[in-house]
Amino acid sequence: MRGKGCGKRRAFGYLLPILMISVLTGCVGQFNISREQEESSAVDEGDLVVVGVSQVGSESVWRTANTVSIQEAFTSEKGYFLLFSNARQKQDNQIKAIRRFISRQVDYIVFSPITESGWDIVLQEAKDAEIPVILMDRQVDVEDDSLYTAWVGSDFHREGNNAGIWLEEYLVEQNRQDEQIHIVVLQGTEGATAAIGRTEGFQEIADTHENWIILEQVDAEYTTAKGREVMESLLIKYEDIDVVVSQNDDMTFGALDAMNRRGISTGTEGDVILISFDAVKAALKLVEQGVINVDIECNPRQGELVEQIIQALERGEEVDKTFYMEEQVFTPENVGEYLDDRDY
Ligand code: GZL
Repeated sequence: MRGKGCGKRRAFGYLLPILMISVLTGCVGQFNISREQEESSAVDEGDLVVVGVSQVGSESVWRTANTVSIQEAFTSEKGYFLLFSNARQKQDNQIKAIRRFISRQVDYIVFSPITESGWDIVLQEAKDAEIPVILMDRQVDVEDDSLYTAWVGSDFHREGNNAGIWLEEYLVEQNRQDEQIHIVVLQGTEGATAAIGRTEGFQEIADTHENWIILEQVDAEYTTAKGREVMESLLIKYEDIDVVVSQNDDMTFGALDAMNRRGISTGTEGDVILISFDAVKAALKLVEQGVINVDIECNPRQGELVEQIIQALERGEEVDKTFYMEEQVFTPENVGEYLDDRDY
């Protein structure tokens, strides 16, 4: 635990070169320093805590909301200098960003690991540099869990369970509980904690129903474009799809486009039951319209909790290892009361 204010010396120590570059060249250099810091970073020698954040990318509406929550949490007004790096969905870029943060001796590193494997070496380097690492959203699979201080995210296995439990109840309501139900799954990025948990959680419920046939599960990378492409190929391959499970709303938007182009309807009055994850506003509107049957929420607003953990660490306090976000399940019956509050 490095003493309070040590970030200030380091921050000010190396900030000057970056600021000089910025002033002289008008560019922000290699870090995306958020606007208020750029305008105010020349301000006082305040006691800024420097936080380096490596974000997966900007692949989805959820991810953008997650990024906004970070930028809202780590402002200069709250005493932070935020160094933000977008990895554009590449692990190499995340590893490079973490190494840059280490070389600039930031006070904390926060990152959402695109996949669970491949982090032991760079996280050991951060530990050797005595820089606490806080994981956000997804997890890492490392030999030594002292390589990170805490993780903030969702119970993805429970999210997958919730999707399966909803489908069980819905089929009973529709008196289809004894029918053969053919299911395809659009998965998120292979090796991502969210994809692993949602897949295993749904499978756990599906395994209790011998009449549920999962035809295929395909990585559609959490993007709309890939979701459309994968759904198109599944529609060519299978004529009898009853349920589409799409592990985020962006892939759902692409899958809907592919099905609509073939005249296939979805939802409460449709040919295909459509289950989605994330619960972004655009998707919740489709739940309200009955186009999406159910949306399993994944709460992206993790910045505030990550900032509270850093505040505790700055006070020299011990923190828990795991922090789960609160989430719920949205259906046409309950979504109306939540839509107005959804700001992403
Ligand atoms: C879930 C997060 C996933 C979202 C997608 O916590 O990792 O990544 O479900 C995002 O929208 O791309």
